[in-house]
Amino acid sequence: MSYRKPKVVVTRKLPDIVETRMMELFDCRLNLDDAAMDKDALIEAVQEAEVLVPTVTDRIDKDVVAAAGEQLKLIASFGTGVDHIDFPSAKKRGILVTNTPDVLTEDTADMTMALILAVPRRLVEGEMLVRSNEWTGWSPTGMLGHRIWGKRLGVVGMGRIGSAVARRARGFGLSIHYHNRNRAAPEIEEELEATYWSSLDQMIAHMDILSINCPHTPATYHLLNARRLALMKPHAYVVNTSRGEVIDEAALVKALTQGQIGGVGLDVFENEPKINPKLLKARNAVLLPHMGSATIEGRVAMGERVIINIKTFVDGHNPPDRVIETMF
Ligand code: 8YV
Repeated sequence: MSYRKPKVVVTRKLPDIVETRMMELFDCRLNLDDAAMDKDALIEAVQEAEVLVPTVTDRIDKDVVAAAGEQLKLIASFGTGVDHIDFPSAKKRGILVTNTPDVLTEDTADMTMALILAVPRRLVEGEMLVRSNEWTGWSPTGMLGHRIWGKRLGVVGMGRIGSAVARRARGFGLSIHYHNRNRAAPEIEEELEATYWSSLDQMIAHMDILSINCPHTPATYHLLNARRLALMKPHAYVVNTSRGEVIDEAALVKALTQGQIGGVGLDVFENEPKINPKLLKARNAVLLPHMGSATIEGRVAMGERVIINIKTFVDGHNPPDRVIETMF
């Protein structure tokens, strides 16, 4: 039986092994230069593609969806977060959206834990001191940070990544607290000895470290705003490996520079790749370039999920990682 390869447009450079397999299975247009696509380029892509494979850097907004040709049937996103896609518009046009959950959970949780350690223990400052050649040697009061062991970690969003962070954090002696849309299953609470706070405000006021692990949705936009930041203890830290939009970044910078909070560890920003210049100058901020899931193993596994979603779909079955309304 002859098999017509579907036209798949991939918006960014993916690992070679993923692209090679995609080329075998599909009629692919790759982006070997890896230049991020602007709106015009995306519109051109959706007019040609039967399947679009975008990433977090592509804004598939309602104009892009509206410009799509009749042939576009699937947006198989390379990534877990889908806030760069106007899902309601896609749904209205009958375009299916899939993502790549699970495969980046552990890597993102590792990076979250790295920030949880790096900020209170001033890891980056210490490293910069050594490299600056200005380190004059050990002293009893040199590079003092704050202890992790015995402190309280508040996880905002106890999904896959939030629970993986909590699991790691227990090994570092942190007690686990969480706020989530729905309370976690009793087995999870028991395993993590986690305390559920139905009130986010109440939880925030009692935590030493707050980790943002919820997705960015209309309901979580600026969840951590000026009012909530003001509830935090003055020595408390904020770590975010989810999406910049969950925090009101201007309010965060203000809280940080005015000493209202102890420090921040950010892997994501509100206007990536632009960074607030005040953040760049802040001593008590560890800033990373959205690299939470950036492992070769993770990227290959994400590619594998994308391929499975496309292949299942073109074979006439329901792709496993369909995005549905209840995720928002
Ligand atoms: C990915 C992420 O690297 O998957 C996500 O939601 O935030 C990242 O870790 C990126 O989205 C790939 O598109």
